[in-house]
Formats: sequence, C-alpha cells, structure tokens
Amino acid sequence: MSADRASPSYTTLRYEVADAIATITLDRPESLNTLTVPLKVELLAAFRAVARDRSVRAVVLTGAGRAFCAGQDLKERLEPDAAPLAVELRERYNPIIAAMRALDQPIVGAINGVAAGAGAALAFACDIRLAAEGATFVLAFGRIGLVPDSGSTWLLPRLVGPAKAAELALVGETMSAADAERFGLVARVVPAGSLDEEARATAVRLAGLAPVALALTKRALERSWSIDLDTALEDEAFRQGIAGATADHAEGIAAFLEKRPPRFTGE
Ligand code: LHQ
Repeated sequence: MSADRASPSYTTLRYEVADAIATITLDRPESLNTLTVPLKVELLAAFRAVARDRSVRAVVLTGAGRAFCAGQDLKERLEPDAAPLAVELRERYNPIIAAMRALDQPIVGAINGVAAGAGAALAFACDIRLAAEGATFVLAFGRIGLVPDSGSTWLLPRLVGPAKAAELALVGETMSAADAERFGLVARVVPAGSLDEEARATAVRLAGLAPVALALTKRALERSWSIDLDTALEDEAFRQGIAGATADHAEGIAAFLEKRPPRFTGE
C-alpha cells in the first residue's frame, strides 16, 4: 500500500493504493465517520486524486469502525462560524457527489454499517454497493427538519423506485441490509467479516477490465435516466464507436481468440 504522493496527507480518511485499486476509508470511527469540514475537503481531494491517477482502475469506499457514515456532523453545525446550509451543500457536499458520479473509474461502496443522511447519499453515489449484514440506510434528514440532499432525492428513486424512495425520504424509515438487497439498493449482502474481501474482489474484477469501456458504460447508464430509447440507441452507437477504436478492444478480441486473459492498458 502507498499513500497518494500528489495529495496532502490525510487526517480524517485513509487513502491507499494497491494493485490498481484505491481504497478510501472514512476514518473518524469515534464519531461514526460523521462529515466534518476537514473530512469533506479530504474526501473531495481523494476523489480528485483518483481522477488524476490513471494507474487507479477501481475505487473502494468504506468506513472505519461500526459505521459507514452518519452524515453531517451535527455538533459542527452549532459552531458559530458554520456556513449556511445551502452554502455548505453547494461548496462542499455537491462537489463530492458530482466528482463521484463524474469519475471514470468505478466506485465500489463497501457499506460496513449505518449510512445516514449525507452518509447514505455517499453510498447511493457509488456505482456498486455491497453491504455487511448489519448495515442500515436511513434518510435521517426529516428527523432534524431538513430535506434529503447530496443527490439523494435524485439517486434514491432511480435505485429503489419511486414508492420505496418516498417511504424512505418522507417517513425516514430505516432500511436493513436485507431489504436494501431486496429493493436493489445494494448488489449483495455479505457477512461483516468478509465485506472487505468481497469488495476488494469486485474491485479486482473491475480493475482488470478495459478502463475506457468502463468509463463509457458509467456515462451511458447515468444518461439513460434522462433520455428516450431512440436517443439511447444512438448514444450506445456513439460510445461503441469510441470503445471499438481502442487498443483494448483489439486486445480483448485477440485474447479471446488466443484463449488467454486480456491485458488491458487503457489505450
Ligand atoms: C452524531 C451523529 C451526527 C454528530 C451520531 N452528528 N454526532 C446536513 C447539514 C448540513 C449540510 C447539508 O446536509 C446535511 C446532511 C445530513 O447529513 S443531515 C443528517 C445528519 N445525520 C443524522 O441526522 C443522523 C444522526 N444520527 C443517528 O440518527 C444515529 O446516531 C445513527 C442512526 C446514525 C446511529 O444510531 P446508533 O447506532 O444508535 O448510535 P448513536 O445514536 O448512539 O450514536 C453514537 C454517537 O454518535 C452518539 O454520541 P454519544 O456521545 O452519545 O456517544 C451520537 O450523538 C453520535 N452521532 N450521528 N450526525
């Protein structure tokens, strides 16, 4: 494992790169990894470090200790110099969610425990979620007189459908890992003891695929929500034109015909 050399040293998260996989661990376990200004600044820096580093082919996002992330640190909101909520969202939360969704490399969320408020939104913004058996999701916003934010009103209905999203967002129901799997919010629930290993195995598989094709697939899936079928068909043809012109596509065919694993370079 090596720390990212181009970024400042992190104090509220761990950023480790090994075997083409960047693992970002929210690391304030004593506070359930609640989001403070330093953690938000570092999280954005970490995703920007991934975006700059073409040697990173996949990302794992997880939390240290018993929580994934309990959302905004509410104690910090009481500090006299706390920014107004709308400013905090525009300047700190929204850029993180936008950076995650714009990232070429896929993000595997390893949801190790409770994901609440903006912590749930962070989980929703991952491309693939695996959950430990005891993990829970709760849009805790309503309980403190706030509206769901950080992309959760956009992402959640797309993940679980409008009816379940309304229940989670309006009633603030806590969703268990088992229900999250049932409603398609997570790809798989695994025993807590094997979450890291399973998330890593998923990231290893992603890291072995062709990076340009993966990035194009991420974009196509995202765009599909706001276009009609005819536009999607044309969008796929356009993207396939790009993917088909890569050296990795030629390598994929050669490897298939030679009955060997492909070696994708991102070219
Ligand atoms: C916490 C927190 C927390 C501080 C647990 N802050 N201490 C907001 C404003 C600004 C900009 C825009 O966006 C947002 C977005 C948001 O994220 S709003 C939503 C913020 N999050 C919440 O409202 C969640 C509040 N927490 C909870 O509901 C529970 O703590 C959960 C469900 C996360 C975990 O429950 P338990 O496992 O039963 O743990 P606990 O409640 O006993 O918490 C353990 C400790 O952590 C406790 O402190 P203590 O000193 O008593 O041990 C909590 O006060 C503290 N804590 N979340 N967000």
